[in-house]
Amino acid sequence: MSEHVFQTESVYVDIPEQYIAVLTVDRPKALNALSTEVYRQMDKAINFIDEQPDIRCVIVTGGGNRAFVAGADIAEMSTMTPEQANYFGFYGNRVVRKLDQFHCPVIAAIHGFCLGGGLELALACELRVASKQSVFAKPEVTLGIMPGCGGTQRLPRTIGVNLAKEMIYTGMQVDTDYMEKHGLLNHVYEDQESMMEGAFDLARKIAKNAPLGVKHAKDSINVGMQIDIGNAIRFESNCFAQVFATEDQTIGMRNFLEKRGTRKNPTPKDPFIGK
Ligand code: CO8
Repeated sequence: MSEHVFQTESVYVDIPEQYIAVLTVDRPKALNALSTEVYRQMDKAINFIDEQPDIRCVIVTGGGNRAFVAGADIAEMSTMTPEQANYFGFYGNRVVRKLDQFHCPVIAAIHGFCLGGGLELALACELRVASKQSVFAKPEVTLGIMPGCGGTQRLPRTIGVNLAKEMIYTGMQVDTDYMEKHGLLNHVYEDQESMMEGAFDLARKIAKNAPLGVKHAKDSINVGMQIDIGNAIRFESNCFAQVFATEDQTIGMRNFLEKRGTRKNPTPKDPFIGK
């Protein structure tokens, strides 16, 4: 069995290469469904990744070959009082919000069932790739409840209000092509293996860039999307100014001016250092 750098019963973390952490929800008996306990383990895993030096991109995926995450745990929810549901929703949201606000980009790598709270988890990741065998739905109302981990907010913001309403009100299942067409997915792959390779490819493209440049760009996009354009542009100007205090700004611009990594000057570019 391979050694994970972090492991609990249903969640583990790997750092298979420099800069990239992979968080896997692995509860095959329940198609990776999210119980309070699984959210708790995810919380610890996210904190663990946050404490590792120089992680520049995180991939979130589901263990096994059947599901990303088939939703929140229906068995656990079946006996919840409104107070317990309030805590469950509050806690689950706090955990996925940590991904939303993580210091570097987070990619959801989706294969198989991506339903209910599983789709909400994917929506809290900034970028999403999926295999063609994936299935997406917001089936909460078919179970007598409604979305509770950001689905009514992030889905309309991602695929548009009309389609989000249709998915949430009907509980319809849709395939990868549909979700790609409507903007949920950055890239689609033939199968699970090529999908994971694609997720790593995307993570590597991000990780080779200046981490603080990426971080400030992430802040600027995410904050700016919530406020009016005038204040958003002011916020961007402040973020833009801050990256000029970084060593990576000097490194990146020197690489360009010295024409490093070109045919005329094959001297390799100095890598970014994240400071
Ligand atoms: N919760 C608990 N157990 C589950 C879940 C789930 N969401 N999904 C699957 N399982 C379990 C099954 O009960 C089964 O267990 P067992 O073998 O012990 O009977 C095992 O996983 C395998 O599942 P199936 O036998 O059903 O496999 P099939 O291939 O026949 O069907 C499906 C696969 C279609 C995915 C089917 O399992 C299914 O419909 N699952 C439920 C999907 C669903 O409705 N998800 C949404 C749940 S509601 C939700 O997510 C609310 C989010 C709000 C969160 C707010 C708080 C943070």
